[in-house]
Formats: sequence, C-alpha cells, structure tokens
Amino acid sequence: MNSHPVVFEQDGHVALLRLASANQLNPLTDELVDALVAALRRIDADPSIHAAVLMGSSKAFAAGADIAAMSKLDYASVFQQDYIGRNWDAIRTFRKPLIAAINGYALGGGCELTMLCDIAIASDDAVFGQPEVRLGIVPGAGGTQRLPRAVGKSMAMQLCLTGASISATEALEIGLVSKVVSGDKLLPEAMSMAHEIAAHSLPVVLAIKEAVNRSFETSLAEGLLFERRIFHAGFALQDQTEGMNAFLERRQPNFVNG
Ligand code: CO8
Repeated sequence: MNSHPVVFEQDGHVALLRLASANQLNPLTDELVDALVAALRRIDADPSIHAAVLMGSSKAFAAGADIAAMSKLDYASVFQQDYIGRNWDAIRTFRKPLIAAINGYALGGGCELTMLCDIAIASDDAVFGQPEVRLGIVPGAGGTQRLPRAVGKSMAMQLCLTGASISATEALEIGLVSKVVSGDKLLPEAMSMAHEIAAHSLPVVLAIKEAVNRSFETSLAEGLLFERRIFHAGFALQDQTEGMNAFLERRQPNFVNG
C-alpha cells in the first residue's frame, strides 16, 4: 500500500476519489477504508461539493478485503475492534450522491463497496462477484443484504453461494449497475452524470438520496409518509420556488442551495 491510498481531486462542484493501492488491485485494508471515510467526511463538510465519483485503477475497482491481513485475525480481535462496522458504516452514512465508476475487478468487499454507492457505472471489462464462499467466509460488508435488495433472491443466492463472477453486461442485466460504457468513456460518463446532479439544488438532492435510502429500511406506508413529509418540507426552500418559476418562465433555474 502506498502512502496515499485515496487520491482526492475536485472539479467544480464534483469531487473525484481514486483508490490507488500500489498493486492496483486496491485490497480494502483498514488504511484504505479509513482514508476513504476521511475523504467522504471532508466532502460532506464542504458546501462547495455537491456530488462525488469513486473509482479504482484501470485493473480493479477493488479486489476485496486484504486476504493476507484477514488471515491473521481471530474472533476476539474482530469482535472487539468491530472489524468492518468500525469504518464501513461511515460510508453508508455519507449524505451526498456517490457514483461508482468501475473498471476491472469488483470482488467481495469491492462488489459490496459498489453497492454502498448510489449509482454504479461500469466499463465493459468490469467483473463482479462475491467470492468469499471460496475462501471459507461469508460476505461481511453487505453482500448477503444489499445484493438481494439490488438483484433479487435467486441471483443473490447464485452469486454468494457459487462465488462465481459475472461480467459488466450481466451486471447491467440484473440491475447491479445502471450503465456500461467502454473503458475510455467511463470517467467522462461518471463525471458528466455527477456534474448533472451537482447542478441541481443541493438540499433537494440530499433529500432525494435520504428518501430513496429510507425505502430499504422501512415499510411502504412509512416510506411514503417520509417522502410526503420531505416533499412538504421542500415548500420552505427558495430553490423549490425558483425551480418551478424557471420552468413556467421557460428559463434555466438559478439555484441558491437554500
Ligand atoms: N487481498 C490480498 N492480496 C490480494 C488480493 C486480496 N483481495 N487480491 C489479489 N491479491 C494479491 C495476490 O495475492 C498477488 O500477490 P503476489 O503478487 O504477492 O503474489 C497480487 O495481488 C496479484 O494477484 P494475482 O496474481 O492473483 O492477479 P491476477 O490478475 O491473476 O488476478 C484477481 C486478480 C482475480 C483479483 C485475483 O487476485 C483474486 O481472485 N483475488 C482475490 C479476490 C477475492 O477473493 N476477493 C474477496 C476477498 S474476501 C472479502 O472481500 C470479504 C469482504 C469483507 C468486507 C471488507 C472488509 C475490509
């Protein structure tokens, strides 16, 4: 692992985070995940950033947990240190839109990391899988929980129980990613989508992310009530008035993020 496992860049209202381990496979060491969490916290705290793109190397988004490090752990230490929960839960609570731009391998924790992102775009060479079962372990960062919600029970069972990988095209077919593009188009496509999102009103974007994520946590009736209350609260925003007035006056809205 090099000394900067996560490289941060900013382009206007969009942040770009690159996972950059020395061997390009981005094993998800504690050092890398801690650095990712620190970058996400910085983005959440910076009002000039409205959306972020997360990508890996040309070879891998992330090849999963650091198996060498994991092989040395024992029950007492993982339980006491809250291994995974200790830093991964902070990714889940990131409030701004996060787009995964996936090149190459997204395996194990790497596949789980794509599912923690809000939108996943893959290059045509991307490979997805939950190979943990082949290592004698269970997916530990959401594979058994987010995968069935994303792709349904049968496909989630197939991936988790066989450990076999699938291609980008198959990932698109099952709804694990929303778009597949050629490798050279991956970053431009992800950045362009992030800029499109970032041009909208930030409080509205935050509210939409919160409401969509709530759908995974609650009943339909409670989720609809939550959505309605957020919709009602939108009437307190200047941007809500501006957005509708701009439409009626046939001009572009000038959002003030308030
Ligand atoms: N951890 C540690 N080292 C790895 C990992 C990994 N996940 N993946 C690759 N490496 C190492 C290899 O051991 C090898 O090291 P060396 O050069 O010293 O021999 C080097 O990286 C290059 O690997 P390969 O020679 O295998 O490269 P290939 O291009 O032939 O293959 C693959 C690339 C397909 C990615 C292959 O390396 C592979 O299958 N890797 C393992 C993938 C895997 O099983 N991932 C799941 C890990 S378990 C997991 O993620 C549990 C998630 C829990 C939540 C997260 C907690 C942090």
